[in-house]
Amino acid sequence: MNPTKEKRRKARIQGGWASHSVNIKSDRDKPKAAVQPAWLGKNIDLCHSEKYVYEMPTEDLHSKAKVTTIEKTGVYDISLEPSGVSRLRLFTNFIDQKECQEIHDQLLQELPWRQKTEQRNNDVYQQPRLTAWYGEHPYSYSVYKHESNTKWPILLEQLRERLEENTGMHFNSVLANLYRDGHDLIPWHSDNEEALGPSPTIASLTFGDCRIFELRKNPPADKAKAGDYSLCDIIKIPLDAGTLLIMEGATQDDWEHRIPREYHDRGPRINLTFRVIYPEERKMF
Ligand SMILES: O=C(O)CCC(=O)C(=O)O
Repeated sequence: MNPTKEKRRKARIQGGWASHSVNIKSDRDKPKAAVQPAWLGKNIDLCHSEKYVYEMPTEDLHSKAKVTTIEKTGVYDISLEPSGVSRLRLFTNFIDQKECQEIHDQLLQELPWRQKTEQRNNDVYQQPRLTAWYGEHPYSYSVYKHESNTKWPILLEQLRERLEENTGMHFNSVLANLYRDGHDLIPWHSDNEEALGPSPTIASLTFGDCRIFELRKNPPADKAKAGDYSLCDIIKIPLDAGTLLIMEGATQDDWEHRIPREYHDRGPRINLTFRVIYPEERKMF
């Protein structure tokens, strides 16, 4: 590996572990921007052992698309751009299988699942999945607005606490997605709404059937303008029941993600994405 590349690689690794421990619980009503997980949890050693550093392609950056599959627990730095490091943390079996089944069944029964309307590129359509939302502040994306809803079911509160104990992070909202079968999906998007603040950290838990979570690197501006995503790097992550996936840093700036439609049978899958939402009136960036 050439010396410049090696220097960059080391800087990324050091940056990766310079994260700080934060007790945010006392701060529940005043979330701070871009707080990094402290990894107080039992899985921290596994994370170290599976550390992965994204290798930039050597020749022309966009000469070939690269498809990578990530399946093991670990911390993955997937790109380094002027906007910063895009980092994923994957924890398989964060919740054990027996408990996952109970949680899945209870969420399926108890959450007030609704099919919402969305707008993309002037098309208004019914979302191909059901959702439910809890959070102190309203959350708007596309043409849709989730109003503030603070009556968290006990189960969601417990899951949030468990996440907070294991990550040292605080989340004040959760978007629940129900994919009823393999035809339900979420299309390419990034969670980059202003209400999420800069470099948001998003923690996603899966229950029910496995689906493939895909990330696609944003192309250079000229290609994006022409709608040419054909040579973008792709990362595929099978999300089984009990898996925790955390997206951090510049991931929402430099990558998009989706759950694609499947062409074979899939049972229901519930995904909980815990986030920090800032109040609309807060002008911080
Ligand atoms: O279902 C998933 O794993 C992804 C959900 C997602 O991308 C979102 O809610 O923004």
